[in-house]
Amino acid sequence: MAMKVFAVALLSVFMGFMVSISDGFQPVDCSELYKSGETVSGIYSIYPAGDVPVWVYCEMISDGKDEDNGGWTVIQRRMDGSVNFYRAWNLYKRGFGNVQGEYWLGLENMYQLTSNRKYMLRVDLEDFNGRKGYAVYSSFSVGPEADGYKLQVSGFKDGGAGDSLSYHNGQKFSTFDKDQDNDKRNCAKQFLGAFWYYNCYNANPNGVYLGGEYSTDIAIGNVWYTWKSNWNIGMKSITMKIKPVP
Ligand SMILES: [Ca+2]
Repeated sequence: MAMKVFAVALLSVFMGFMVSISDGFQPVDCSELYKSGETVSGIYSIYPAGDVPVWVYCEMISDGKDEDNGGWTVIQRRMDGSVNFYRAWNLYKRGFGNVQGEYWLGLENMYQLTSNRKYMLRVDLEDFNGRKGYAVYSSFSVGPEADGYKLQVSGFKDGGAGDSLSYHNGQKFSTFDKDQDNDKRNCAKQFLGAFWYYNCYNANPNGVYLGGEYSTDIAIGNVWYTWKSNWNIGMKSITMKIKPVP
């Protein structure tokens, strides 16, 4: 009996596998879904590394500007403070959170995506007064784990938020349990986030969700310094999203 149950289970796994093979279309990212006709923003599965699906939020909207054409793969998003972003290395590697809301796609997925194709990055910000700003980078990639998931970012273009990310170019990723920054402190512990810290940051998008301005000078928030020139104003929302360079 147990053998029969096992055989049925095995068969159903095999058939699921066959369905996924025969289905054929395994989009690498949201831009491929967009090109295939998916123009509604929402949750989709993509295949950054072959056969393993990963759920992501795709921003399919377009406002007509070149860098705003649809098909963005969201790699990081904060919007309401519902997810704890003070997490260990393994979770930053694999990804965590809720793709309907706040999440981190995972460094390994970012590496798989950006190692095979040239990507651009757009960071969208919104403050608690409803003001919006953004920054675009014409080149974005994440290196392999063996090299600390090093950030490569260049080609800044201002959408009002200023350039808080070029400072982090070339840095390895750090979490509270893996200090790979260039500071004698543990930047992740000091500023309660996880990022490509240098000495320590101009951008701390994975910092604490403050809900606005923090009263004391401790700079632990989800801060994009060049926008507010203030270390203690956390954003209402931050979205980091990528798509292949046209
Ligand atoms: Ca350090």
